[in-house]
Amino acid sequence: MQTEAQARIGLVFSLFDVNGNGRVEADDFEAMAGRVDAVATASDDAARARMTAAFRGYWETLATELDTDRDGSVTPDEFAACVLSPERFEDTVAEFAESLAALGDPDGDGRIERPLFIDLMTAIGFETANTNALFDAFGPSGADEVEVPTWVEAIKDYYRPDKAGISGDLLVGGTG
Ligand SMILES: [Ca+2]
Ligand SMILES: [Ca+2]
Ligand SMILES: [Ca+2]
Repeated sequence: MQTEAQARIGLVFSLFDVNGNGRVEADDFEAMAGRVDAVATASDDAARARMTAAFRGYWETLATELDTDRDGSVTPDEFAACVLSPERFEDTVAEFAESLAALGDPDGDGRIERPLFIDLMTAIGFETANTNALFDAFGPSGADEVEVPTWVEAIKDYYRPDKAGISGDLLVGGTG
């Protein structure tokens, strides 16, 4: 049951564990924020600061909700508990999704071009091939752009552990 969601949770954990030490902690989110900021060169300072704040807020929510033993890091076992109360992460994920998608649209025309989408997703840690497949699944326009709200909703769905059968499942490689 819900195997796509479980595979997604495993992938999300590995994406969050940027330094690969088997635990998700504040340093991982600082590193991720730095990588995303480094490719968001076309965005203004306010948009970039919002994204960095969203990454820190995401970590604070994880620490509050999932760091059961309060040691400053979240283990895979602790992380798995996120499926029990997905509603506690909704506001955090929404802010994360909206600030990330905003970086994808620095010119503010409401559309995201593929190269920047790929850059941002790669900065977060997704594989390029999977990211291209996801962009294709969004049904890009003739100019190879997708609407900002399409990506916002996809991000929210992706980080919702109780959801299955979504376009973001394309990001989970090797599950057929
Ligand atoms: Ca780590
Ligand atoms: Ca812990
Ligand atoms: Ca745009």
